[in-house]
Amino acid sequence: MTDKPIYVTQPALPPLEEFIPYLQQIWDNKILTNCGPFHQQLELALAEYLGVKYISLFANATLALVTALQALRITGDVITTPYSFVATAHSLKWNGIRPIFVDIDPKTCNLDPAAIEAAITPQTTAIMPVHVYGTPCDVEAIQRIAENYNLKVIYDAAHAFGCKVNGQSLCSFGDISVVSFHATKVFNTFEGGAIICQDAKTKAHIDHLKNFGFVDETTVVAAGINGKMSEINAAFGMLQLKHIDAAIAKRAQISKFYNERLRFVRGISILQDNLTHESNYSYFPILVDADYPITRDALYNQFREKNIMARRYFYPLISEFPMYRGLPSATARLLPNAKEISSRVICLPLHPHLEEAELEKVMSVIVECARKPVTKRAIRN
Ligand code: T4K
Repeated sequence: MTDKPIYVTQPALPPLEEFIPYLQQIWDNKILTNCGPFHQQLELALAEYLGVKYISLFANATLALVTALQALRITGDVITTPYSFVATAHSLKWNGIRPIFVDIDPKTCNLDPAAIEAAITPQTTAIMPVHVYGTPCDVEAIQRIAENYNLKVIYDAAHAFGCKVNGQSLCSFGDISVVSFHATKVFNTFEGGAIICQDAKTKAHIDHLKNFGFVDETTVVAAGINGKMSEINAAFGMLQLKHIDAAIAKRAQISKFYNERLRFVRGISILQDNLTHESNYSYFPILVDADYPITRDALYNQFREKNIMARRYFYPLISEFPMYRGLPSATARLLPNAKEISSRVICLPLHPHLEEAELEKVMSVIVECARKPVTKRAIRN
């Protein structure tokens, strides 16, 4: 058994020699950025792979979220989830928009449509839901609410690359969806991201916004930003696409292993049990229940002692960070499900390079802790 750290994730990397011809092309044509040939190729290839029409590549998903809000000219209040990575709410704050946090459905960990509807006021302009762990939001209910109240929907689909619901790409919903290609994601371009939108006009506007607002050499139509993906990242993306199906298949195998083994552990619940969508197996979140002998944080520490870097995604809640906790909607009493899940969740290591011995090591910590006597502290969790 190995003693090297077992990380919650590790990037899938193809053999280095496969990347050399791509680098050679960049060295030959000396186009390093500004929407060059690899950038154009990757946009087309991803549109086909994901089954979407309009896609605009970005340097990362955070800049893409910030730009998406600019593109739709969103102002005022936007309803969003406290149960996500901070970038979701930060993108609102960078646009001077007030995030309105509402509670999640404890089954999916995604925004509860009833809570969204109850939070709508005359100041509400949009909804920014997140498909957490690649689990689909209730896209139909959210669409109905958006139509009824004339709101825009910007999905933070950072985790949703390759996921499908009823055969349709999860990245194709809403006015805009934003996906991440960060090193820690299922499909990575080192850093990277993309906006997926519904029409050519919006894509053209987004393409201008990510390039300082330039339309041509002398025309600037908006106070844009520099959000472009570089050629080296786009070239890497082209290579990654060749390996993505194998990487997702390996992730599926590991998820199956955890599913089968954890089913028999008292006090552990599997969050993504009985999937009804086509998953990318990006995360394996479990919940530590009250009848597990030790608390979630005690289990986290046991993992650390064994050099297993499981992570508490998402704890703390975004609404608990200093720049948000003063908001009326950040009050814990209003977000009971998010608070509860955030205090019990832990994501197990899941990536294509994990070996069987490493998976056994993860399981042995969970099983050994399950045999400990129950403590009072654990019952209170
Ligand atoms: N919206 C949502 C819902 C998101 O989850 C994210 C990002 C975004 C928006 C924004 O997308 P980007 O702007 O990043 O494209 C990580 C990632 O940095 C972040 O991208 C991700 N969500 C978030 C869920 O996780 P940390 O602080 O946990 O990352 P870090 O550096 O601790 O990495 C986790 C583990 O991954 C490490 O223990 C080892 C491994 N790792 C990491 C990196 C960066 C590697 O093996 N190699 C690497 O290069 O945030």
